Amino acid sequence: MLRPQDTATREKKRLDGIWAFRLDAEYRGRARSWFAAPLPDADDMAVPASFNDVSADAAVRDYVGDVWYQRIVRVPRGWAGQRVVLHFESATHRATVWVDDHEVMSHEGGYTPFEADITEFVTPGAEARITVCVNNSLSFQTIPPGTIEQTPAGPAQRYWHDFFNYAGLHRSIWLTTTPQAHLQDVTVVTDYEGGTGSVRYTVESQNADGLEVRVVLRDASGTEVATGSGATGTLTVPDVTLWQPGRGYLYALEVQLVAGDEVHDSYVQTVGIRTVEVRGAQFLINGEPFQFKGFGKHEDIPVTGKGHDDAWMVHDFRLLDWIGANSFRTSHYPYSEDVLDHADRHGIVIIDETAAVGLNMGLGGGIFGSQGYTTFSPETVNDTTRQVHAQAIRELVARDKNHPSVVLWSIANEPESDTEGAEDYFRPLFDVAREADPTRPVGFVNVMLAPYGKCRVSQFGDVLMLNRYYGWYVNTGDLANAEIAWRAELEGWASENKPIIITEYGADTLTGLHALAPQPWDEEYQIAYLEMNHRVFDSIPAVVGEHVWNFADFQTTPGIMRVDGNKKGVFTRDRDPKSAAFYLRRRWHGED
Ligand code: GCB
Repeated sequence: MLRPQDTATREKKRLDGIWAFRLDAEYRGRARSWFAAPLPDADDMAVPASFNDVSADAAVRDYVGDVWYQRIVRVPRGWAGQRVVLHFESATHRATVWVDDHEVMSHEGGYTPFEADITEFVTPGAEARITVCVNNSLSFQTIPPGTIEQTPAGPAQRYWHDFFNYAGLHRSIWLTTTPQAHLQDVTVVTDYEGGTGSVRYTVESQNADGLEVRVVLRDASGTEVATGSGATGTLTVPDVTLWQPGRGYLYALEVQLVAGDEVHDSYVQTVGIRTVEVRGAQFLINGEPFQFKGFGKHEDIPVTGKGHDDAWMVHDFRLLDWIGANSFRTSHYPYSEDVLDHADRHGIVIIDETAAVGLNMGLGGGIFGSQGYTTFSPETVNDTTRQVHAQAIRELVARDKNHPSVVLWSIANEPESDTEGAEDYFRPLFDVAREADPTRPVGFVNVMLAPYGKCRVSQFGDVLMLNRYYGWYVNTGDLANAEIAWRAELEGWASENKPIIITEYGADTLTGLHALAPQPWDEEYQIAYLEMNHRVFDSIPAVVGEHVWNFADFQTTPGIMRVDGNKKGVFTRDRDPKSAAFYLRRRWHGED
């Protein structure tokens, strides 16, 4: 699938704005064909946004079930003869879409795009009614998983991930055209030898019998540097300028479907020429050892929730630059494609994660409410879940394979990984990822419940990604013992001769809380905690990365361990720096 684009042969129209919206707690909408007429008793809703916090009603915030969105769009009259496509960048967690009375598509999974050819259902120049039924419930067969429990007060959604289950239409929706004979997909794989780069490309097209593929590669100034023809080929780029961390140099590959001089379709794929390789305990980008400095992030902002917003995105990247970060992980789901494009342009390195978070019934148990479930079993996370998970991996790779910023796939965050069930579940999923993309390393993020010597899944990864909270969840407030225990465990992992990225370490911190004797939750403790971790990392060469948890405070479900959300941010939810931000800035800019 190609992201909508304006080119010489394609047009797009953004459908963001105010849509009609309503909840459907009794699941009546489908039976009553709400798609067939103006949505009854509708309210206004902003798109893109999570619906939860836009409303002033707690019932909307915590709502679980079907919600409906609807709007009228006029199909541009100049689109006659074109193929018209309706494209959703995401719908969380699943959606069914109608154009007027016609059901045109359904999609499972809240963070990847989907589209349908709606040419036969629309008339250029005329209006069409677009209706979307979005459902946000989670079950053991969804990614991420959850379950709806029957409680005395009624059904209640439970899930095991530590961020609020924001839902709705989080990203742009497009009406877009392609010619009837059109390009369908482009894949690029880059390499270089000395000063000469290479771009191997593969193009898929449809209804293109008798047409040829022609490609032109231009550098950032627009100068043509290579041309080619045929659906696959390799372009040679003399005097290559590499895409590098901190320097997101991009070429543009224009792909055309042609008959002689006549261009039938044209699409521009940006290309960053770089290599990624794991060698022993090193993570190499362009043959140079790369040290990840940055954060686990979230798509999470006030009011909008997980809705994409350009201003907040640009601001976040400026803050990454200010603090000296060179990378982040898309914890815990695929982020907006705008974020990946921005990272490509700015040379920010990304660990790209699926939404497989919370496959672990051991977390949040104990006195905090025993889950009473077995993680991997026929009744819980099972073969069907694995198929959904495999599809999520394939869709992530299909969407993000051409982004030079993406250097590593993370197929899950903190699943149970110390049991036979976990080993059986994950082994084939690593194969799925490697088959989808043989060019990038693959890993998963290990939880502290499966420490060194106990984990049965890390054997499949090219890289070890560890989340550890010594000094917070264990050895709370006791940094001296935390340091001893943490170093001992990490030395064990280091013996495996794989690169280690610490994908999470962090301490909840209430901005403005200070103390002479640092204690958990105050700003001084956050700094002391980070300093302790850094002493450990700096003493172990296999540690090639540190991603603090989290870039900013974020919303979660309520709980006795959360105060208006998770407060492990180095910035507040409004992006004000805590004291730790200045400490990290000194460390990451090499001033300490
Ligand atoms: C973790 C999870 C992350 C949580 C974090 C925490 O290990 O991966 O989603 O938010 O811990 O703060 O507890």
